[in-house]
Amino acid sequence: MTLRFPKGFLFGAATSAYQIEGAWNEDGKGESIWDRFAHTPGTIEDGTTGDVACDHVHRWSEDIDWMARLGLDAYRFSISWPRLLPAGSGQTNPAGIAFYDRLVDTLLEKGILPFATLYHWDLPQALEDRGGWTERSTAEAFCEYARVVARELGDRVKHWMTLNEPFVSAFLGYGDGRHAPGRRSEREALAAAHHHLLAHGRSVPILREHVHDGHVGIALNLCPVHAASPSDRDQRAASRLDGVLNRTFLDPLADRGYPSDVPYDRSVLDSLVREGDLREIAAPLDFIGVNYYTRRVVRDETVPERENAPRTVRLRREKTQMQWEVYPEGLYELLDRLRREYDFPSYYVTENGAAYPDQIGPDGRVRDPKRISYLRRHLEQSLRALEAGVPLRGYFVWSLLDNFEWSHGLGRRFGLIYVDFPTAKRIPKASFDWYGATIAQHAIPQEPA
Ligand code: IFM
Repeated sequence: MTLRFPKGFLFGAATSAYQIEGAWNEDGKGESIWDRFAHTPGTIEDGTTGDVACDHVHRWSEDIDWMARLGLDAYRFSISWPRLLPAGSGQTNPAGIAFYDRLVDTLLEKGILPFATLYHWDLPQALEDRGGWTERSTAEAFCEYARVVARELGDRVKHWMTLNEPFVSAFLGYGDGRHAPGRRSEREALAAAHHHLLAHGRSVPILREHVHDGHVGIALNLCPVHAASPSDRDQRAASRLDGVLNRTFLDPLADRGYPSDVPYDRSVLDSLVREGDLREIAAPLDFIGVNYYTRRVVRDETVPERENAPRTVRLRREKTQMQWEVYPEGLYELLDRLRREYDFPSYYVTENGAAYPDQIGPDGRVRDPKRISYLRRHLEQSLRALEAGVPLRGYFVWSLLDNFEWSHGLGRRFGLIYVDFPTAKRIPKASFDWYGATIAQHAIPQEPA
């Protein structure tokens, strides 16, 4: 297998607004559901918040210098809706617009392509107070927001993602309450899922109208779902989980409507879908962004173990700090499945990475060989997918910086750059140098001994 990437393949790194920006209530920014949630005692494992996070709003220029040192071709970031429209709609916030203006101009000056995501989970609290994603009106407000952003930045930002991981935002935010806004209802999760997709579909033409030569897509968290045994029960359980995790989003985007073999009550979704919705949701896209971390191995838990066939598939022992199995082949399986079963024009790996409990050594350096090994193996699987004919255009490491990992707080470090949160000092890890070498060689280098 050749280890060189094709010409034009983009190497990037990704972040999101709430996870790095801080300045949660500065310069006219409105409150988001994540501000409210993280300020609610008991919601975040270590009691931290994203109030300051990486303090990126004040240190963006230094962060772009780090990106340039790394040699990034592209940087994926998200825009904070309440920083631009503090109440979700209506009045815009000029200071917020100026922040992203400067960010984009400086990225371009340094030769780094901006890849912007409109929504990475930080809904304006004012909209949540009116029902949030359970209401169709939130999809309308999203279109207003998309128009503001596209008008302001669309002359310079050419690569756009409407949403990041609508599965997580809808099912963890409204279904099991682990994420903001912390609601726990299947009905609300399904309403949120449909309205996310509607917001996506309706904003695609808005982006196209304002962005000349734009590339528009969406970033989905996708994962292969394997049955733990060949029993029919386990196969069906795996298919149902695949239905909710993967096909609830992929199928409507591919104009196939919602899947029917799912563990939730499909009639709830059907009652929400209005004439024309599915057509709007299936607006043609330029790419699908794949956020890949791990696979799932599924057992039908409704029968006692002894009544089921013996397991033939087990999770491997190697796990990241998130307790996610390290399964690099899953990235190939996923990309190959997308190529075989769907016909989206192209793909990016818009997130891939791993959390480990990194520490600064006595010499002041941060050595993270496990992350290097994780990234190397996933890049090898990306090459394998390219060789199988997947139109894969780029790969983004999650994440550029250690940051606020949602309900886990600041204790899960995914960055190529270590952030000492009390001082906000940035220290590049060994993986930073390794990834820099990958970018420079356009090929996978050997791991340091
Ligand atoms: O940190 C998150 C990111 O916001 C969305 N995708 C998964 C990452 C790791 O959990």
